[in-house]
Amino acid sequence: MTNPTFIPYRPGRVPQPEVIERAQWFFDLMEGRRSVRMFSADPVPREAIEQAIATASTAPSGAHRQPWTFVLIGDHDLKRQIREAAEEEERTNYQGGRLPDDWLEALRPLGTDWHKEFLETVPWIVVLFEQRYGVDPAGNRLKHFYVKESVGIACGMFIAAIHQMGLATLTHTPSPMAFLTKLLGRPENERPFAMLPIGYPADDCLVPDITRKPLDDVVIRFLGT
Ligand code: IYR
Repeated sequence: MTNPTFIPYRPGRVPQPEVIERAQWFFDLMEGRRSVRMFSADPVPREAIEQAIATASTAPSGAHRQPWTFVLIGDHDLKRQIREAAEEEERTNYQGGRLPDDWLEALRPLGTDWHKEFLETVPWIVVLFEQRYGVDPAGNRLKHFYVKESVGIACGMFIAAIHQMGLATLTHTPSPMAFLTKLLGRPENERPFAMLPIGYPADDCLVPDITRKPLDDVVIRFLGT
């Protein structure tokens, strides 16, 4: 049993009026984010993606176990293999009757189909794996907690970091994703959580014409007096 050790935390306060300015600034930044399926092949420095992974890995996690692995892929042959495997699964989803009608109906406004060219166009793909349990240096199993919640938060922070750099990504979950475990040689304790192709949006990039729920549709308030 290790006893807790505490250290001072004094991040310094943002003055009140600036809190609101910053809230608005960050909203404007994030409100400009779109999931993209039409990417440019222009190169992106690897350091930028690795820094975004480092940012994502600052996410809070159950018992601070950080139950995630980010696999970074720039190799063209591997991207092609990933595209081929993803398209095979998605063809079964869209055309092989694996997606139920209500799901197909929900996706119709987004105009998605089984073609996933972008997986070969992008300079980088990051595949985020959740670690269902950890393995300590001696090879013993280490229990992980709130794995989906922790990895979901890290994924969101990664998306925000990518967007902040002026890059685009897509939270892609070609289902089922077991082919990624195999292609990337990941161990038995890891499961694919999401695949994130990253690059600049194509010059002729189009995105679905959708709106977001207004604040009042997503918040319930108990304000006190
Ligand atoms: N995974 C499929 C289908 C799909 C599912 C959802 I939920 C989306 O928001 C978009 C697509 C695909 O990637 O095409």
